[in-house]
Amino acid sequence: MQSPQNITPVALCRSHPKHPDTTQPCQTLPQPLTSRSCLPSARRQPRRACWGCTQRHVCIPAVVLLVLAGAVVFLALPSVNRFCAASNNQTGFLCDDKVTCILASQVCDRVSNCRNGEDEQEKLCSDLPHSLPGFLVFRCSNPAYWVYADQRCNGMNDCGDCSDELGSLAACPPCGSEWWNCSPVLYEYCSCIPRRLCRDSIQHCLSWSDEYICRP
Ligand SMILES: [Ca+2]
Ligand SMILES: [Ca+2]
Repeated sequence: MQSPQNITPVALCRSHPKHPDTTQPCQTLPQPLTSRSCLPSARRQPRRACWGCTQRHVCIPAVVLLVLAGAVVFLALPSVNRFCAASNNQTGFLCDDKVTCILASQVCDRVSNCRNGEDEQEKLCSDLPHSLPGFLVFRCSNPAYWVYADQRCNGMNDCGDCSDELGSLAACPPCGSEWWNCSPVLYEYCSCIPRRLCRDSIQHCLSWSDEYICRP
């Protein structure tokens, strides 16, 4: 006599006590199942339900794992580092060719300075200055104003209150050899004036030192 473990699903179907002569497919009848993956719950459910439970247990974690893996890959991708040092060690923006370094103030100036125009792309320029990388922006002492990073310590009063040239915010080095340190009169400058303005018969320094002491 066959043991129950050896009875195939078809044989069980034909010998089912409540359906001795059934024409229904065997898969719809409650039958003992021998699949190891379904044993605990399959004993109470038809095979079709058992197959569904196996799908849920396998497929849902698989989808979750795929989503998590995608998130990990996305986060692990290095963001493009555009920082570079332009002429005179000024803050620059690195183009896609990884060679061309343009001045920070050339980004979003409506002129394509990078070969592919990546310095003017919409995602950079759509909401200035928030859409710019932080290294391209210098915040003036008045939070309502900002300038490009290469305008800090360039000798010119770009913020309007000289906060891009003076004080701890700007942290500029002393006047270079091409500049004369004084208290300027012209608002265009802050604490240094170009030496070419010395002895030009126009007062630039409050102390007149540009006309009496400075040598061009
Ligand atoms: Ca540009
Ligand atoms: Ca400046």
